Amino acid sequence: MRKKLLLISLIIPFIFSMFSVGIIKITAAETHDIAVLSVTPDPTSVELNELVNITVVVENQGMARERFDVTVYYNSTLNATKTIGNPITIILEAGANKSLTFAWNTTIVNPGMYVVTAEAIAVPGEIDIEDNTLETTVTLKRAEYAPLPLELFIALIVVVAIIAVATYAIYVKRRKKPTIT
Ligand SMILES: [Ca+2]
Repeated sequence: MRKKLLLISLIIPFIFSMFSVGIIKITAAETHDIAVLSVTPDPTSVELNELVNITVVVENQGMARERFDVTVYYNSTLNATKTIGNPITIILEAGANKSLTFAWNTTIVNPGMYVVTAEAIAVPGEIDIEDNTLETTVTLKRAEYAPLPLELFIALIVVVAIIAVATYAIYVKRRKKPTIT
């Protein structure tokens, strides 16, 4: 009887440990985790109408091959979220990473500082989604027009003056003509 009890008390923890090891193995094999490693704007500050390239590095930190979308968006001053370019769909093997570039045409954007967010859209079964988004900032400035060079300004005045004098001379000449005839 004691032998039986001893045997059971040894077998039960053994079976249980095998079971828990099995559970750990199953979850490890099914880990799905993608992440945004970096988001880099180039340049970080531009005048409106200029192009900003947003480079996003994404990584598959899980154990399975993944297919997912990567999107970049900014918050406008009105707090409305707008996408930059089109989302890019990629396939990454486990442990692999990839660099993607999104072109931001700033033509229809107002000046100001914008928070630009890159997001790797979570894959089915993904638990750690905190590393799926990363933010950066980009400053858009109003275009500064270069002042007119002094030489050009003087030349312009001279031309205008010549035209004015010539016009006046012609006017005077024409006015005098009828009095002569
Ligand atoms: Ca993740």
